[in-house]
Amino acid sequence: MAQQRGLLIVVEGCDRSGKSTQCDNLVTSLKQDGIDTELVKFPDRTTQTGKMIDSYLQQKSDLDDHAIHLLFSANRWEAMKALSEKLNNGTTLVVDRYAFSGVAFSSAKGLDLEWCRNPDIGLLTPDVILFLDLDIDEAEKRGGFGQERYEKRELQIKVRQEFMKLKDDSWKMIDASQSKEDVQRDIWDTIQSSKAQLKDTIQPLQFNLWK
Ligand code: Z5A
Ligand code: MG
Repeated sequence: MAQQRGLLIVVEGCDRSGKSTQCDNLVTSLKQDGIDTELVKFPDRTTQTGKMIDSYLQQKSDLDDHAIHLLFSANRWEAMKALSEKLNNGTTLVVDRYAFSGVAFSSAKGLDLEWCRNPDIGLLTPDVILFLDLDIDEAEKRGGFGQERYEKRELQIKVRQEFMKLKDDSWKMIDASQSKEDVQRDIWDTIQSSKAQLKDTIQPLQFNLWK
């Protein structure tokens, strides 16, 4: 019998909502449950495009808003072959930010939302999208924003509004204002029920995002 492919689990959310913390926790819990799992993070700052993105985010270089948007998308596209091979080999991937962040941040800066979607059309379709939702005041209590380019209150408020335009009924909304442990429990419960729903109906991998 053919091996079942891994699941593509995307974790999105507002700044400081605990995405990276919870992605690490989820990878650990899935592994403990006997599921071959790997963490993926976008942007991947290690590649050529990733190095340009990193320099831009750290405000060491400047780029046109359209150009940086396309670089973030290219940074995802260049990973697709390796990620699809892993998924088809049975590895589940937990992805810390994806195309939804790409569109939300660029459209919050003023680019047209439909234009922003275009370069990511046809990426791998996530099986589960978790959104860690956190009010801006709560986010600021977590140590304030850092030195990177987008870590500013007004922009972050707009980013959340843009995320809400992208949201559909399939998104799993998680209240990220709870304790780390409670958020972790909610995510685990959500993943278990999503897995139960997907069981026996899981489709071959699709490159269908926003098609
Ligand atoms: N960006 C883009 O423009 N276009 C794109 O296509 C993509 C990204 C993919 C870098 O992203 C920037 O790139 C980002 C979007 C843009 N810009 N901004 N702003 P990044 O993913 O590298 O950003 P990050 O540095 O990982 O940070 P983050 O998203 O702000 O944080 P997080 O991962 O959501 O949270 P965390 O690191 O897990 O936790 C933050 C702090 O809160 C930490 O001290 C934790 O211990 C604490 N924490 C976590 N959970 C809790 C709870 N439940 N209670 C209390 N404290 C907590
Ligand atoms: Mg993070």
